Amino acid sequence: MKTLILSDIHANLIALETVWKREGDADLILCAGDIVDYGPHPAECVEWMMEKRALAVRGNHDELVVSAWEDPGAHEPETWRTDNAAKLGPRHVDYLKKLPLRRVVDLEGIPHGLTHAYQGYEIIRSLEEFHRFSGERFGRPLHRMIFGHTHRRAITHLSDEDCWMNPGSVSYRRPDEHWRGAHYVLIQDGTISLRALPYPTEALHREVLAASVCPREKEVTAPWWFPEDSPLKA
Ligand SMILES: [Mn+2]
Repeated sequence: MKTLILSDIHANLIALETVWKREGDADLILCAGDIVDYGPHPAECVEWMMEKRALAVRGNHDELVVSAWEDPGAHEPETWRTDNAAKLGPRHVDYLKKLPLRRVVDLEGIPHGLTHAYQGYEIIRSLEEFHRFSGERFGRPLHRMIFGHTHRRAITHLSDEDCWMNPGSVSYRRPDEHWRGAHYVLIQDGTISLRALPYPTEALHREVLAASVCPREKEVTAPWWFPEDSPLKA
């Protein structure tokens, strides 16, 4: 049994396809949210999740793009949010809206709680907090939880059997991490493994430069995807 755990794809089909080229024999795909926003391929990434029957949860950026689709006038124009909303059709929005905020998935006989975030960018440091949060979020004590949101990959054991993990972002790193490839997790025959793959950023860079978003929004993504010599690199 091979489970591919993804998170924070952020409308980056090039990174997603690169991971799939390597891990396409996975039996099951989980996604901890943020399928869209900040990238040029929101509809393609939603289609991918639908087609692969990934078990996903909704992230804060999925909610923001849905809200921009439903009420474009309430959002600042020429942002990734409005760009992504304009690229989605009703069935993509319906898919994002129906994603649950939490779900429990049985992996190799162990129930895993999947949800986008713990508390903002905080992480769970104690076993007591782990059990309290799992009871509160999933309605029962769990030994395993999976988060996204921080874009920081980690496997944290709080006891021999209790652990939370974060696959990191398929799409981009935080500004202090200079390596720009895709991060994800595999669980295969009981072993949890943090994986990283480089992906070609040149095509993505060209699409971002051509996107209908204002320069300030493009600059936000500069440390993530742009080559070192890009004029937009901060
Ligand atoms: Mn995110």
